[in-house]
Amino acid sequence: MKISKILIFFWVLPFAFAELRVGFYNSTCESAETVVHDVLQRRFSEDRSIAAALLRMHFHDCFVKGCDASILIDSTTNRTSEKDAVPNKTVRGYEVIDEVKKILEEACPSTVSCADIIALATRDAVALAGGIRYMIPTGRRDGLLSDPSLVRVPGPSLSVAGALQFFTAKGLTLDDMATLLGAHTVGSAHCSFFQNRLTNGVDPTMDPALELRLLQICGSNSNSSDPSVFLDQNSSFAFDNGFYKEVMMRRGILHLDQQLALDNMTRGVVESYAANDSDFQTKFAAAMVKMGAIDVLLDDEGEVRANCRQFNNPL
Ligand code: HEM
Ligand SMILES: *[C@@H]1O[C@H](CO)[C@@H](O)[C@H](O)[C@H]1NC(C)=O
Ligand SMILES: *[C@@H]1O[C@H](CO)[C@@H](O)[C@H](O)[C@H]1NC(C)=O
Ligand SMILES: *[C@@H]1O[C@H](CO)[C@@H](O)[C@H](O)[C@H]1NC(C)=O
Ligand SMILES: *[C@@H]1O[C@H](CO)[C@@H](O)[C@H](O)[C@H]1NC(C)=O
Ligand SMILES: *[C@@H]1O[C@H](CO)[C@@H](O)[C@H](O)[C@H]1NC(C)=O
Ligand SMILES: *[C@@H]1O[C@H](CO)[C@@H](O)[C@H](O)[C@H]1NC(C)=O
Ligand SMILES: CC(=O)N[C@H]1CO[C@H](CO)[C@@H](O)[C@@H]1O
Repeated sequence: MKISKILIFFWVLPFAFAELRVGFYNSTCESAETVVHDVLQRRFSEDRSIAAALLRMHFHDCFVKGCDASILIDSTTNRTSEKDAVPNKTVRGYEVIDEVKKILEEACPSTVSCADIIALATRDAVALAGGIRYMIPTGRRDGLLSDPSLVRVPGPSLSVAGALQFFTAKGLTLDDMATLLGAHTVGSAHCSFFQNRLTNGVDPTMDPALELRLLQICGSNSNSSDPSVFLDQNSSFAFDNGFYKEVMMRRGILHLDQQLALDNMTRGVVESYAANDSDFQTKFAAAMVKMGAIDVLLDDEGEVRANCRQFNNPL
């Protein structure tokens, strides 16, 4: 009796502890993280906006089903995929993932998942943009489903409480949300995502000088060319705590971003991040690791795609 209990314990152990691990590819694909880093360094030197693109891609991937690279699947004539869900078509940066994948398939075929490439590339892009370089556990597998009807990511006109529901549904907290939204310290937003703040007369939660500038760029009605503006109007390409300083000065672009500074649930954390960049950076890294673990596939679940844009058996 005792012996069989011990046997069961040892037999179950490796499976019960299946989880993401830092350095998952140490022995199976030694060059994995270096390859990602080298590609990102070159891409970033050509176009700094890649950091923003990858951060948003990672977020959207993790919030639809889980961090399983479902966002990368291309639609076919027979089947529409997640990336073509109409409201979310502005996610970009897919070519960077393709480039990394191509090199890694030559170096170590069928080994490094597309889901891990997104997580590693995002990590490196944040560091290149001046942010903290954090350790990111790997071992994700790629999903077998990419369904546009599953795309339910929060919209920018939500309240803090409204947006929070999307985060708690994924096991994240209010602080995680307030911290992850600090990613809006880089990147830009199309006018259509905040036009409603400009058309309903003076918005008391927006700095008048900013409102004037946004009206000049976006127009007062929907502008068919839909221009973009920086989410952090001051240090637009720097991964720093500038976003929190901006929203404290009523210079948030999205309604939700501005609400972070006004809502009494989040005002405190906004103030402390605005006052302490290294505090923000450390907490951001931890929140990214947490977001990167949402509903991941492990072990023999899913697959490792050979081409990130299609399933290995595209049926
Ligand atoms: C409630 C949560 C969130 C909402 C409502 C939201 C909303 C938006 C919207 C509307 C845009 C503009 C998109 C465009 O015009 O193309 C945007 C951009 C962006 N978002 Fe978020 N977001 C959220 C959370 C996050 C999180 C968690 C991250 C990453 C950790 C993130 C990173 C970014 C980045 C970097 C951009 C700029 C993208 C670019 O320049 O291509 N967002 N977000
Ligand atoms: C991989 O190597 C790194 C650095 O040498 C180490 O920190 C990590 O624990 C290793 N991971 C595994 C799974 O062996
Ligand atoms: C529409 O956007 C363009 C920039 O793409 C801008 O030049 C133009 O002034 C905008 N239209 C209006 C009515 O403001
Ligand atoms: C704007 O950004 C610069 C760094 O790029 C910083 O030194 C300055 O304090 C920022 N200004 C405000 C008002 O936050
Ligand atoms: C926070 O604001 C809500 C209304 O938005 C109010 O009911 C509540 O009392 C406030 N809480 C604190 C601690 O100020
Ligand atoms: C900023 O935050 C860091 C990390 O949380 C902390 O160690 C440091 O003491 C803080 N600095 C100030 C000036 O409060
Ligand atoms: C997709 O549909 C076409 C006909 O429209 C068919 O020939 C093809 O086999 C289908 N592909 C798959 C993968 O089902
Ligand atoms: C950030 C963003 O564009 N979110 C939209 C994605 O699509 C859903 C609907 O499928 C919208 O509700 C979100 O606003």
